[in-house]
Amino acid sequence: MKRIIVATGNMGKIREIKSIMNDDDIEILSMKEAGLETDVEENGTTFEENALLKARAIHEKCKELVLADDSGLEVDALNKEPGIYSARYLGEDTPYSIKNAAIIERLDGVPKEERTGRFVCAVAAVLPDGKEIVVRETMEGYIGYEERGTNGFGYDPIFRPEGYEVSSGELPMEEKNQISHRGKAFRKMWEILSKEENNG
Ligand code: ITT
Repeated sequence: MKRIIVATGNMGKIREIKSIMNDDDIEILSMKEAGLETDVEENGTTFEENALLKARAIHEKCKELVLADDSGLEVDALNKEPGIYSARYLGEDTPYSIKNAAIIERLDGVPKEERTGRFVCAVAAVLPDGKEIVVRETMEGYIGYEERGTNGFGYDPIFRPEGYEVSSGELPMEEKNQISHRGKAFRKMWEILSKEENNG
């Protein structure tokens, strides 16, 4: 069985990652479950850089196979905000009901065809020997007119995946994982890692 430590403190992410990587050959541990902590400053300028910063910080402490997820919401009509600042938008500890309401307010009067956006997820791996791999995937969609649904986390209640009449906060987790930025990125990473000979 392959042991993988995921360098995230976000419980919403961990729940989804454990479900996406649900395989008898894989044991997923959050950094907390592995007894590790990091307070790395996410000062990269891209999702990829920030994912690598997080993965390296935990790999430095354990030298095991570490994965990290850096993700966020890009709203085209807002110049791709909040983007890499999604967690920090309006303050790290501000409730998402307020962050979501602020985005809807900023899109007041913007018609549906211009409310496009996407969730982005970069997944970085640092292998036991220090080798680094990064992948990036997206889930396209548009910003709704109100918050809907209590599944998921973060900006899910205001995001409508392309081709769906519901928000990603209304989709059962398994269904979201099939189409999501995170689901696609972690499955792609696992495909690459499975082919690696030296991944621990
Ligand atoms: P870690 O760095 O510890 O992993 P974090 O929450 O700070 O946790 P990020 O810096 O990657 O993680 O910020 C990602 C933010 O983007 C997250 O807090 C949500 O607000 C948003 N986000 C990412 N994926 C999402 C999803 O699937 N559904 C809803 N919001 C999402």
